[in-house]
Amino acid sequence: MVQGRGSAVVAAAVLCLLAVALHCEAATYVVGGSSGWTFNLSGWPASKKFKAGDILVFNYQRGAHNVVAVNKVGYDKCSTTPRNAKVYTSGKDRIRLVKGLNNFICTLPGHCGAGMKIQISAS
Ligand SMILES: [Cu+2]
Repeated sequence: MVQGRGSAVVAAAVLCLLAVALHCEAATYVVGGSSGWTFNLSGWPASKKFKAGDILVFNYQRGAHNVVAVNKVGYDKCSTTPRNAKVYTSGKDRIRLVKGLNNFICTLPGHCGAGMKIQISAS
């Protein structure tokens, strides 16, 4: 009986530690920091280590911009590629990173071409 209770306490402690560890694993990043989602952020990812599952928060004035998750061709050519690329428009979009390259552009006319694009590699 006493031994059973001890095991239960140990099991509970392990579960708590696991919960803390899992919670700590996914980080949240505000794209562009206080500037938010805007032009010429290509240097912003440089000092950070992104992991799959991390969350990017894109803050911008709703209607002034959007966020489109494109592939590498879309990023390079500032085009909505693939055609069914997801378009975010809330002004406070939260997007979970996948492993590998994550490419985001703004598809309002001229914005991507003027540098409103970001490419992030997640491990
Ligand atoms: Cu824009």
